[in-house]
Amino acid sequence: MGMVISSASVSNSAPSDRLSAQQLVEIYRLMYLSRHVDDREILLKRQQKIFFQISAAGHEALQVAAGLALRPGYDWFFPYYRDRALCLALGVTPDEMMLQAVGAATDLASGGRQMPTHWSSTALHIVSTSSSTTTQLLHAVGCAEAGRYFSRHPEAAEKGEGDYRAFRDVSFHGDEVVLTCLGEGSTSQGEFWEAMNTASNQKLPVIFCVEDNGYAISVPVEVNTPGGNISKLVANFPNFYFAEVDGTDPEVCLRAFQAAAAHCRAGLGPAFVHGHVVRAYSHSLSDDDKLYRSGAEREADALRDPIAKMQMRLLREGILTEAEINELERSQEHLAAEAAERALEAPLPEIEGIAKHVYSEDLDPTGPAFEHEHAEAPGGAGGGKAGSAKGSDPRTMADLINACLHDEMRRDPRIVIYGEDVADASREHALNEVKGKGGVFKLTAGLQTEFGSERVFNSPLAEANIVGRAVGYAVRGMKPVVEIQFFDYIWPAMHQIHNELALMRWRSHGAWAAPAVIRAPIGGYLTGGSIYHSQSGESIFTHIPGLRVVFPSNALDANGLLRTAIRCDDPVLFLEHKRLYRETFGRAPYPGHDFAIPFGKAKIVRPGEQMTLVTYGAVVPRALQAAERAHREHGIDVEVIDLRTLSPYDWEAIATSVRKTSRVIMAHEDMISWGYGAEIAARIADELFEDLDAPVKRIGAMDTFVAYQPLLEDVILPQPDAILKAIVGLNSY
Ligand SMILES: Cc1ncc(C[n+]2csc(CCOP(=O)(O)OP(=O)(O)O)c2C)c(N)n1
Ligand SMILES: [Mg+2]
Repeated sequence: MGMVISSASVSNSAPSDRLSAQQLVEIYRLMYLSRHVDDREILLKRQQKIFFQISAAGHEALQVAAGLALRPGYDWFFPYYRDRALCLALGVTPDEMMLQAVGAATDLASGGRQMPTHWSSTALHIVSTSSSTTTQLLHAVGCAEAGRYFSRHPEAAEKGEGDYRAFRDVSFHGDEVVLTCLGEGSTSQGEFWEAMNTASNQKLPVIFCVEDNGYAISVPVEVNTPGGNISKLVANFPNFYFAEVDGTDPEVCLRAFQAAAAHCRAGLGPAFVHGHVVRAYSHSLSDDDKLYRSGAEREADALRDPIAKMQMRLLREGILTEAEINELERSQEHLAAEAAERALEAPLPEIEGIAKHVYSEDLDPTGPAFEHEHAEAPGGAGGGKAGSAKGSDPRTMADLINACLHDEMRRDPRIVIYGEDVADASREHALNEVKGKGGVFKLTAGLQTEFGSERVFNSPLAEANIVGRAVGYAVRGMKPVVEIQFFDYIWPAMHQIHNELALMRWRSHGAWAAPAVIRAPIGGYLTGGSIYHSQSGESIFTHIPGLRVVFPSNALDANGLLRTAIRCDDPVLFLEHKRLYRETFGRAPYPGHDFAIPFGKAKIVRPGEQMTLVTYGAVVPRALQAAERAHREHGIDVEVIDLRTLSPYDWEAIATSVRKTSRVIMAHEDMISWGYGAEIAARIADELFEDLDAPVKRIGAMDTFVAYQPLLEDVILPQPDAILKAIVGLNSY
């Protein structure tokens, strides 16, 4: 029949043109191919040759239209698990899909780590997506912000030396568009509204495509969406182009996406394309919709099947004869079958490779690149707001964190800083008469004033928004250094941190990464901080592979470790103890604008011979007090180790000390049960059993939250007296 044409010629048709016969045939070919890759996978699943299947059946028209209206490798794509036809239209091949289905080593999207239809292609700009519904929308928003930033600051795209930039290639286009897709049920997620908020407010070129098949597994649309129609609910968001279309008609859908893309490319704002589709099969092969849908409803859906409708149209309009349709369909079935055959022969992933890409394979933050601790002479000017003080004056932890942020922003134009209240003043004109806020703890003071509102700005009051956008920024090669105002409120962002930020690199087998920094003030000892301003909980984050967790106890360490956090190529949770921000303990002169401390290197803050006390954060000064008293009052010589970074941590320092002293206490502020010390204590007991003369002791908070009344807070949190008591007790073994 010789009628296959390139996708580009479909997308290039002007909105007013009728689609040519060739274009309609190409659309049908892609739709049919998608259905038959699904059917072939279903067969393989039934034969137990693959392990999961979820299909695009019924969504093909809408998806093919979206793919043809946009430009792979130029625009950016954050699809969801049902977007097979979209990805075929963008250029993912049936072979690539089948390789993922069998979990092959040569699965380009994930190396056998993700389920099928969890898309990723660096060449096509399809960013790795998870199974979590809706997290990808905030990535799309951050990606659009990054694209806009690079086009306004092209110098920021230049390759830098000596940090993550050496490994992050950047490309951007002033009129690029970002597409993200989701199901109608997923619009119930808060992150949907958080993404719509920022896209609207910042007029970002993001197309939100809702593929409305009327069901979220077994839950019908009216249960998820008040009134049953998401278009009605979002209609008042400013700056949007809206289209609500029959998602089974590819021509109507194509017009909608072309108009949406034009709106976005012109810089007018985001777009919302709501397509009513059908779910031709059940939710996935693990679901049977006969359990919850009436026969009449299923039959009505079958009548709207986009494949059948398109086939009839081609016949009715005389575009293809029955024989030609047959020939086309057989050729696509053949493609799917051949791809499956090849995939079943493909090599399987190697066991030895499992841990690869948990962290950057390019830049090691524990390594010599960050070994500046002993090289720098302290002092010198600089350091931003606090930089007016003399170089040799001792500065607080708050000052030296602020100084590091100033230094790094000057050095690296890819850094943006945002969070709640971090700007000096969002209404810039006020800065003529006011000093500026710069964070509730003033850690970001002066940054907006020096670097402008494009680089330092307030976010909406939404923690998932803050971290989700950071993922999008970071996959584009930017360095977001975001603030969570209080550790106590990090939990709405937990989904993004655990399932996205930390996982981006491993799940995409190193193709994508999100090396953002999250700064979070943490901890108690505040006298009145109470339940919601005193929380610890670092072990919950050290339990996440892929995330670095840092917890300095003094100004100098905070400065050097934050510099490493910013320059390194991994995502970092940087925990700042509020009680230490302005304490006299641990002040230090400004150490210069290149001072860095590698991760995973503990510091012996008090050498000793008879006992090892491992700790970090605000317990460091308390442990030192206890150790001094133990020496003075009981003649016990305790070695105190400040871990400084919790993931990775310095096992060598712990082991060397325990081998010397044979007695060890692990102390932290967080609750004792399932706390960070449990892991360290277990490892000491396991690997250093022969070296021990006494049981491994742990000190931590009571297993409650922190109470408001200072009398209670004092008892709940570990105090120097309790540490001293434990030292004396352990010495008596
Ligand atoms: C955050 C999250 N919660 C629950 C699930 C389990 N789950 C997977 S798909 C799905 C329904 C999604 O429905 P919808 O958004 O309408 O998309 P559809 O599958 O119908 O295309 C659910 C509940 C998930 N993957 N992620
Ligand atoms: Mg649905």
